[in-house]
Amino acid sequence: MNIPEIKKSFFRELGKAHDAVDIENVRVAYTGRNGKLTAILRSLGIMPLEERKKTGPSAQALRKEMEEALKEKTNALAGSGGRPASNVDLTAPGKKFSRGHLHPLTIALRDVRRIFSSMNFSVIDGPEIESEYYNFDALNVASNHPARDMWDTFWIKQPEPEEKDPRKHLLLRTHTSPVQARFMREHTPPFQIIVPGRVFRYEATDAGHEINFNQIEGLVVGKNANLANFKFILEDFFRKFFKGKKIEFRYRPSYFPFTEPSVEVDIKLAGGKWLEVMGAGMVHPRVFEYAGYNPRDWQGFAFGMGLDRLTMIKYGIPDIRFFYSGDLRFIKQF
Ligand code: FA5
Repeated sequence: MNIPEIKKSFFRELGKAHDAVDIENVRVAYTGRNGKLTAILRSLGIMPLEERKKTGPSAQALRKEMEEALKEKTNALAGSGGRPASNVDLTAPGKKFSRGHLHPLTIALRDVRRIFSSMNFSVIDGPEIESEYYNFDALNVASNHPARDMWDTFWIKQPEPEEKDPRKHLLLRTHTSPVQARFMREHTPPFQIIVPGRVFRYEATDAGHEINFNQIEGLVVGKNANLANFKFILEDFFRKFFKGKKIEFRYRPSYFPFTEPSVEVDIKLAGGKWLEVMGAGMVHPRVFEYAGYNPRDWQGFAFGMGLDRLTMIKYGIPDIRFFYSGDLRFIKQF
């Protein structure tokens, strides 16, 4: 071994030393009595003068360098309480971990956002903790109207229980519709928005119902926005969301206090049963009045779809509770 080779292998071995014993072994192997560098230093005496002049200084310099490196490494280990400075071997080859992936609801939500954005809708956000006023009153659900029973929810405990002002009385929103009222107060038509978001209901869970699920609200207001436009948009959306997969759906007359007339949309499941996926209708004039619009000037339609249910149909998922179970056997299929 020549001097550069000795130097290289010394530092390689020292790099692998994890404790005082390892360091001592390296020292002995290179600068000990029978060490590799010692052998060269010993041979200097019998070398021809020319060669000795060349080799001598570099061998001496390397010895000094080695002594310092040994000392430094010893100090570094002592600094970490005598144990190795780190258990991590930075020179070891990397391990391959399997990469995570998106939750099916996230995949579906991204699809929905992309499809509506391509139709020139803006995507709007709203609070999950909502006031009673926006969740009900501003949507034409009077405080004693039985329609409130359609949406039982979780109320936030008030510091003062006698506080009955609906603007201060807080709850977990039961639908994304309150964002209609919030948005209209701040904006003048025409506009078209969707509002994706999490909603909450106090109800018994089953294969089609969760207490926490996701809706996509839609609101289109203009001079002539009408239910025919709604049907066109919805059917275009279904075609894109289900990627051409044939689905059978129907419109059914319904009732919501904030739309008149109101419809519900059902999709036929493989077994022949119908699953309700959204409510919709023409925005009720009273909702426009609450927002500060003159209902004679504007008209529009709104819809609220259940993202979980649409995703169930898209992927053939039989039970909504799978989404929130955290069961890897389910999650890993997407
Ligand atoms: C509403 O929430 C209205 N805000 C919808 C609306 C918006 C009507 C705008 C008119 C205009 P509904 O309670 O029916 O309506 O819920 C809408 C959709 O959410 C349902 O069609 C269903 O797909 C989904 N959904 C309702 N409850 C649950 C639940 N517990 N679990 C999962 N999805 C649900």
